[in-house]
Amino acid sequence: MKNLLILGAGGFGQMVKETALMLGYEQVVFLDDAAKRADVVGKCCDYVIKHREYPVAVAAFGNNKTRLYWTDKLMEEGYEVPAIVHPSAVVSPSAVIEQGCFIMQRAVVNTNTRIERAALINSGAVVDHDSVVGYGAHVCLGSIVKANCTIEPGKKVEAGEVIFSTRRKIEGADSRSLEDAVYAFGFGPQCSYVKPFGEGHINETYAVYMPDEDGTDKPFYVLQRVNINVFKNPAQVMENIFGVTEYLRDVIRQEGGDLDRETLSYIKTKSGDAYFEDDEGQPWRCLNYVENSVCYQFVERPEQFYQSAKSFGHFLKQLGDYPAESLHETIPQFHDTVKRYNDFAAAVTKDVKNRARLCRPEIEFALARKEDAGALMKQLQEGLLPLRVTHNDTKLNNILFDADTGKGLCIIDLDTIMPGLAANDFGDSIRFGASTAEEDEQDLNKVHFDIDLYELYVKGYLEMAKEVLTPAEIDSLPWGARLMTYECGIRFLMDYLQGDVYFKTAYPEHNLVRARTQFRLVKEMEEQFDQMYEILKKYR
Ligand code: GN1
Ligand code: MG
Repeated sequence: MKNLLILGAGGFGQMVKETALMLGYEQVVFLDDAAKRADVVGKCCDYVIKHREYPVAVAAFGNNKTRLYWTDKLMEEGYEVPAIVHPSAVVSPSAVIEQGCFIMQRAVVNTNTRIERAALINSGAVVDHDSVVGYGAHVCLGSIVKANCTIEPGKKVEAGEVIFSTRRKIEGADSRSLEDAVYAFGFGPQCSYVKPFGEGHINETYAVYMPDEDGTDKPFYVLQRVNINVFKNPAQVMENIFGVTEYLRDVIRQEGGDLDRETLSYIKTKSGDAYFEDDEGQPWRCLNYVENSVCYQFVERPEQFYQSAKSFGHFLKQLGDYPAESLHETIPQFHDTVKRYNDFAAAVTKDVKNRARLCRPEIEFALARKEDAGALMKQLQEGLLPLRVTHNDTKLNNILFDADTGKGLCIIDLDTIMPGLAANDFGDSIRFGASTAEEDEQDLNKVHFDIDLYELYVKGYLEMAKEVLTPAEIDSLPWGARLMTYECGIRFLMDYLQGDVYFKTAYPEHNLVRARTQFRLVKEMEEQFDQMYEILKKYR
């Protein structure tokens, strides 16, 4: 075993000597400018001439600046400068301990930490996972540095002190989880603020603002907490999304499109994961903000609806050859309207919140259409309709439009991409967009099925998708509209009966109000069903 030269023979130097002897160093001597003891072999400035005799040395000063200064001198001189780790310390195999550090008795240095050169982790201190102790810093006796903290170089964490967080607060981040997510994706240092974003009923969405080159704050990224009550397997959701967006990127490249704006680009966490899991086990994912884009909650100008039809028709075509068997079913039987009906009927029977008495007419309306529920499922089972890669949530607000040209730009909300029926994607668009009012309009007199908008959508959709759809699929489109609207209505009503556990709501009757608008639309579609077929004939 080697000999060790210690610079600094004070109290801390003596601790280091004891430790070094326990570690098996044979001869341990000091350089010190003041101390006069038998084992002091010279002054600190003698370190150059002592090098030949003692190839291994450390600087054991309690003072942070002095310890760092002499550690650097020793390294420059070409000494081997080890880290001294007391045998009773517990150091994770994944921790990086740089030269000239001291990890003293019973200190704990946890997973994925970095202890930079000449840092001192004193007796009984704990540095928890993923933290960094900067060069020349001192984590004093019995103090605690919690996970993910950064102790700046040369800083001292006082004895017994607890460092909960060293992070800058992110404006607008009203939960610890959101802030953790901002840091997990690496935006902590640049992020100016975060702000709620979008109108989805399921996930929680935020825009992440940062300064651009001119210093103006702009949204650069979108952070989303995925609702695990709805999406039980977020890893599979993200696998689908990465698979589909990467595939779409190839298609868009071949089409000569804009890769940054025509599909979403998802980003991995700093540690390379598809999503970040917060302390509560909730998944967060991140995507690029699509510049110069707008999103509509209802059709303001008919042209928008026509554009959205072309976009969804195009989307169907783009994914025409996507390997459907590689997709996970992120929500099993999502548009199995028969199952939806059965679940609904069971919820009426159970009536766990005693709310059925508040919505009898709506319940009757839904139950009376049991037979309708199976119309498309039957054709699927009989092999008359093919399964395609479908979006399954084709609301107008799941498309971004180009703010300049007004053209449909990018399909968003890709969580429910699964094998499904083309009629359902068509139908869900009609449900949401071919209505004269918003989905939660309280005044039913304002809610109508707008057959002109329907016609416009048929036109746009078939212009893009006609060549890939089979005649039976084209025939199935009007049923898709009726059934998606009916299904959405019974889902809202069922959620109302169950106490609003699925969709986000803003007030107690919100889901009931939504169910009513859907049933109003269903009724009007039924009345105009023949006309819906007539219109279809014109464009097929
Ligand atoms: C939900 O997430 P969002 O708001 O785009 C729901 C759709 C419904 C829609 C009704 C995963 O979509 O199925 O049709 O609300 N998504 C899920 O507005 O259930
Ligand atoms: Mg959405």
